[in-house]
Amino acid sequence: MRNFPVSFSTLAIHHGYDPMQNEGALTPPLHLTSTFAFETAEAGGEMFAGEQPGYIYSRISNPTCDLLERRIAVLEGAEAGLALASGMAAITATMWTILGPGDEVILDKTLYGCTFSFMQHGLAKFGVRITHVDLTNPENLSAAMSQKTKIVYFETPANPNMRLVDIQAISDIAHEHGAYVVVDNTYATPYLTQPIKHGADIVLHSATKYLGGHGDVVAGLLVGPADLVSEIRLQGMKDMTGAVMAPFNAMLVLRGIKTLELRMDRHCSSAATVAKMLEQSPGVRQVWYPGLQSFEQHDLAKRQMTQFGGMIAFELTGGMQAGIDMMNRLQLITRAVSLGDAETLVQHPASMTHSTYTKEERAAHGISEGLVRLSIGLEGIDDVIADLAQALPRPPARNAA
Ligand code: 4LM
Repeated sequence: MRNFPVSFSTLAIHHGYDPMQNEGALTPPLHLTSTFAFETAEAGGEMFAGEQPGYIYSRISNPTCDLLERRIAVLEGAEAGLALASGMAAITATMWTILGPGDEVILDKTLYGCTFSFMQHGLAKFGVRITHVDLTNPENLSAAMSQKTKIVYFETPANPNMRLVDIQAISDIAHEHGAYVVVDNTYATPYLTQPIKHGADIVLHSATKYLGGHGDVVAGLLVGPADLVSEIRLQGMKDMTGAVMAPFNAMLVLRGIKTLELRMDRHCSSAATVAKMLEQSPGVRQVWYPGLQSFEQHDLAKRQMTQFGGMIAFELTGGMQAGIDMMNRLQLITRAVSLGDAETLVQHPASMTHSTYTKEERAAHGISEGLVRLSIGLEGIDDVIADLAQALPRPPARNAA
């Protein structure tokens, strides 16, 4: 990079790429190749032995994925990055690499449904102890840490109920006991929160969401210290899961990241408008959005996030059925899972993304049956508000005298 201070968007657009070293091509080339030629047999052997740098095979690394890895690392303020097939691939490759039988993982109470399922039903099968702790209060972590705790894992804001976790406070406690802190930063993105700066060790993403940003790719990313990321690349990704990102998908995510700042500014301002509108609507029992004064952890949100994101959770006074009926009345807002796209999306976690929990588990983990989740898109805000207004329950009509 040239020798002057650079902003988030400048890094997101330029970091790690010089057109003059690529035939002048403005857009980085797409390296659609599974394997790479060795100059000599000896050179190939030295690359395999790690004695020489270079590309060997695209299940280990690929120049297009490599550029994306360098870009996400610089945006997150980390030493190194890794591109994987999906958010779940980033999560599983990390856990398989670090953990062994008898180790313990401490998880926050609220997690994305498939993350919960992987930990609870997948990892536990291999002798890893899974402990759920309410990490919104760091004192709970102090009480729960044991000799066996290897990883403390959480999302902030958490999917779907928006609870926040104080990354610095949790990292301080985890590190006192020698455990790694792994943060799923999918909801916030590095534009709003950079968990490494607050003490986290590994930060991971479903790049399917805001980083891709256009609903056309399933992808995962993680960042952290170079030696640990290299271990995850060579064990968790190359050998244990094989869950590599395709170079074409890396190109889509590179394109998405170029406009992350612009898109996030719009997602955040529109979501703030919608959250306030919902809060003032009759028939709405509660709204969870970190930017609202009424949000229980609003002070932490102000300390840890530069803006408050594009995701909103809310519940109607009529409970689950009222929420489902409202979803069915929406005309512009699309009924679909996933998030962070240009389109505003609505979904019902209890029957969709969090149906991997039992009803009892949802109750114990703070995911209410009536919760409705909105991912605010990039459309004209008046259109989004108008669609919600026509779909929300009408106040009872006054009796005509
Ligand atoms: C959804 N989420 O919520 P891949 N971490 C978080 C997530 O929200 C997700 C993943 C990881 C949703 C998908 C249907 C916080 C996914 C998993 O889907 O494997 O890229 O990411 O609607």
